[in-house]
This record gives sequence, C-alpha cells and structure tokens, in this order.
Amino acid sequence: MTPTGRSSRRTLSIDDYVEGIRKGSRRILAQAITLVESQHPGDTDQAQEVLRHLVANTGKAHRIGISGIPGVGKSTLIDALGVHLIDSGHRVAVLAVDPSSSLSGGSLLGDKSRMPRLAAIDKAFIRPSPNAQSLGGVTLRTRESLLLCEAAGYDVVLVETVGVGQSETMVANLVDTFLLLMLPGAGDELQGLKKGIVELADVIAVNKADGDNLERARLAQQEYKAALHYLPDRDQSWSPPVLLVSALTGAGLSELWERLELHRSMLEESGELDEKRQIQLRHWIRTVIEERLLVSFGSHAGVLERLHGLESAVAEGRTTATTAADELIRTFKESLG
Ligand SMILES: Nc1nc2c(ncn2[C@@H]2O[C@H](COP(=O)(O)OP(=O)(O)OP(=O)(O)O)[C@@H](O)[C@H]2O)c(=O)[nH]1
Ligand SMILES: [Mg+2]
Repeated sequence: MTPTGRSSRRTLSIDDYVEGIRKGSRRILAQAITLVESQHPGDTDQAQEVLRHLVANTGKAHRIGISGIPGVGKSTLIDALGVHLIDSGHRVAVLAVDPSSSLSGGSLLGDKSRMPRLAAIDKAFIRPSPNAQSLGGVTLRTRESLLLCEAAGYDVVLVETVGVGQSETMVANLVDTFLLLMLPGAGDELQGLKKGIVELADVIAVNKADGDNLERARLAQQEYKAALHYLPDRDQSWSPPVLLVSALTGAGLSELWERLELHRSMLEESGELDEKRQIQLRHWIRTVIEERLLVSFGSHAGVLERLHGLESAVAEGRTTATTAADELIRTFKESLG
C-alpha cells in the first residue's frame, strides 16, 4: 500500500464511507474494501464501524461461489455470465479468494484483464483477492467485502476461487450457491472428485463444451452424473445438476443461470437459506476468534521467550510436542490472569 493511498483514505470519515456505499459509489466501495483488507489496527476499527452501520443493508444478494482447477475457465465464465446478468438488469460484483496469493505476493484470481468485457461495464465491480497472511484471513476479508458490495446494491456477488486445497471449503461457507466447473476429459482425481469438492457443489458445469471438445464434454457429463449417485445424499430437496457450458461461445449460459437461480429460490422457499446463513455466521465468529487468538498467541512475549527452548526440548526427545504446546498455552493463559 502506498503512503499516498493511505493518506487519501484517511480523509474519508465513517459517514463518507457509509453514505458513499449506500449511494452505490464504486470508488468509495473500493476504498472501503481496502480499509477492510488493511492489517493496520486503526483501519480495522474504522472498517468495523463502517460495517456496523451498513449491516442492516446487507444480505439481499445471491452469493455464488465459482470454483474449479486452474485454467478451467472460471474468469472467462464470470466475464460472460456477468455481462449476461447485467444485460438482464442485475448489478454484479466479483470477488476472489486466492489461497496462493499470500505466497506469491500477487493475485491472479479476479484479475480484471481476464474479465475484459465485464471490467469495461460501469455496473460491474471487480475486486482481486486480498493478500492476507492466511487463507482464513483472506476469507474473512472477502466475507466483509461481500457485505460491503451488498450494501452498495449489488444483487449478484460472484466469488472466484481456485479448486485446489481448502479454499473451496471456506468459500462454500460464505455463499448460498456453489458452482463447480469441470473440464471435459481431465482425470477425476485431478478435478477433486475424490477430494470431497464435489460434495460441496450445488451445480456442476462441464466448461469448454465447444468445438472438438463437445463429444468429450458429453461423456464427462454422463460420468459426473453417474458419480454423483455414489455420493451420500446431503440434501433431500436438491440434487446437483450437471450441465454443459461454453464460457467462450456463451452456449448453455442461460440455462446455467436458471439453475443457479432455481437453487437460490429453493433455499428461500424451504427456509434453508436462513438456516444456512445462521450456520455460516456461527462459523464466521469462530474463524475470527481463531484468527485473533492465534495472532495474540503468536506474538505473546512470554510464549516467544519459551518457544525456542521448548522446540529444542521436543527435537531432542526431552519432552513431547503436546506437553510443550500445553506449557506454552499455560504461559499464555496465566498472563490473561
Ligand atoms: N475452448 C474454450 N476455451 C475456454 C473456455 N473458457 C475458458 N477458456 C480458455 O481457457 C483458458 C483459461 O481460462 P480462465 O478463464 O483464465 O481460467 P481460470 O479457471 O479463471 O484460471 P485461473 O484463474 O488461473 O485458475 C483461457 O485461455 C480461456 O480462453 C471455453 O468455454 N471454451
Ligand atoms: Mg481466473
């Protein structure tokens, strides 16, 4: 973050943020998200104050997670779907959760250059993944950014995340509908069939069903449909459809949107939406507590003082890892006294 960036944000008051977002200003929304993403304690307090004022204006959007292995076409699909939605009167925001961004220092997910058509439209708002310390941190920031987008009047929020590791589980925990993109013909294992990602999916779409790929896409569709039968029934009222789409040609996109909307209306009508969001809120509180506790534990002077010695003791076989961990926790707790 540049020093000028910080000082220009500083000139905004809580009211400026709150009013600006309520009026739907993209510029102020972007600045508020920067505030939410900031690790600076002063910014955190201000961000929470802004969120407290806006929380009553949140909750109305259809929150959709979009996952799938790198290169499956998430950004291209978001670009095409986003334009389609805006044409039919929606306001679309795109956020991203990238677990690798904390390592690489830069984020590819949510990159505007991968969504050129949507990025050129005023009614769309696109935000790349924050570079936070941990996946938990990235997801927490994204959840708060999502609330800010809702308060700014976006009625569809698309969250792009890569289908490797734990990020899709975290994203499934902050959306209403989880869309999993698959490739025609790539191995099941590669695509997470065996890793439990498919269990999270509310809708599955085989992308790149175009040109020479079409036949293989149809085969993949049949395979995934068959594979879904072997999964335990997680939900009586909804069985995930497996669709064919082409983000490139736009084929199948209207049907995809119909299914996504159908899933959301099923949630609303059955009362599951409220239930789901309640569970997500509880999960959110726990994640914040874990994040906060880990940070204060990890920076606690007494803990740091003893850490090295205890690590050596474990390495040399003089004590066990659990005993060492318990001692550190005792040191931490005593200081809370
Ligand atoms: N033929 C064909 N190519 C596609 C389609 N969708 C995406 N592609 C191409 O696939 C490549 C990867 O697309 P992206 O949208 O960047 O994929 P992604 O899943 O967002 O990738 P990461 O963000 O890196 O995880 C690009 O070259 C796209 O042009 C499609 O429906 N058909
Ligand atoms: Mg992408």
